[in-house]
Amino acid sequence: MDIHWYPGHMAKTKRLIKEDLKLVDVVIEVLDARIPASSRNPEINEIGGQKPRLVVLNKSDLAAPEKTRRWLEIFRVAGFSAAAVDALEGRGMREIPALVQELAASRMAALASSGRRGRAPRCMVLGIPNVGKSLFINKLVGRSSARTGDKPGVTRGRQWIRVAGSIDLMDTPGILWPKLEDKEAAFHLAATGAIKEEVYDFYAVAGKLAHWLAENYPGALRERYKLDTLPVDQDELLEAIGAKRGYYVSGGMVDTLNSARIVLKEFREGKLGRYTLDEPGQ
Ligand SMILES: Nc1nc2c(ncn2[C@@H]2O[C@H](COP(=O)(O)OP(=O)(O)O)[C@@H](O)[C@H]2O)c(=O)[nH]1
Ligand SMILES: [Mg+2]
Repeated sequence: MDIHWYPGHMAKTKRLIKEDLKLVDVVIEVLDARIPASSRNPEINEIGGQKPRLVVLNKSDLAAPEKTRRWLEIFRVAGFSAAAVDALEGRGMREIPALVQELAASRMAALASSGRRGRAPRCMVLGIPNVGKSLFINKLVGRSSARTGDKPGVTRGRQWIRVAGSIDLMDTPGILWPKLEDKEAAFHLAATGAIKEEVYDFYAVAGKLAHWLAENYPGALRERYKLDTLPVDQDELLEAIGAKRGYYVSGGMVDTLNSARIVLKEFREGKLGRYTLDEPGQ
């Protein structure tokens, strides 16, 4: 899906999501575990309002486990429920329905005591593009669920899906816009592949990422690209990587554009290791 964010579009999206939120008991905010701060929509607290919230750190298979643990703690201290998952392999997904039920418990009890008929807690997924909302929904829904009937929310093509016999999930996630004004956040979004290549300079992003790895995890670059020394200069670093890999353009020059592409690709695939770019708490 092509999404271009501009002020009018953001305002409309916000309004529609707020409408949908009136129908749910619990908000599931999906973030990328590698960049829990950068992948967060800047207005999520205003949009999500007072609804109980489950923060899901997805793609935890690609993030540094110790930093994921610290991020989970930070979100819990901030008053949210929090879980780390890997929607690709399904890790951590089984606990999600119970966490939603727990978050909705007091609301459900209040409904029951007001004499209304009992129902399953309703939830919806929110997040910026590419954090894995669709995969998360698919994994959560799995095979064992059924679409439930005619309820509010169906009007704009939304449906409720009964999950694990215990919660109702809105089948369509709310798509929020990413935090691009903050330079560091934009770099992290680009490095992890959350934003499209047309909107950033991939050569600069790859250079900065390689430099960051060289500074913080020199062993990973040395090992992966068989380098004895790691040049401090970004261009020289990409040149050294290209030379080792045998990437040349005619005339014998190193094809550093290809090195840049490969570094980004391999980083995103986890071939350089598991990294969390956002330091816990920052
Ligand atoms: N490694 C890994 N990749 C994931 C995970 N979740 C989603 N992805 C990948 O991330 C990309 C975006 O996922 P998608 O569900 O389309 O994101 P959405 O835009 O938020 O709906 C896809 O290529 C997925 O395969 C995960 O937990 N681990
Ligand atoms: Mg999607």
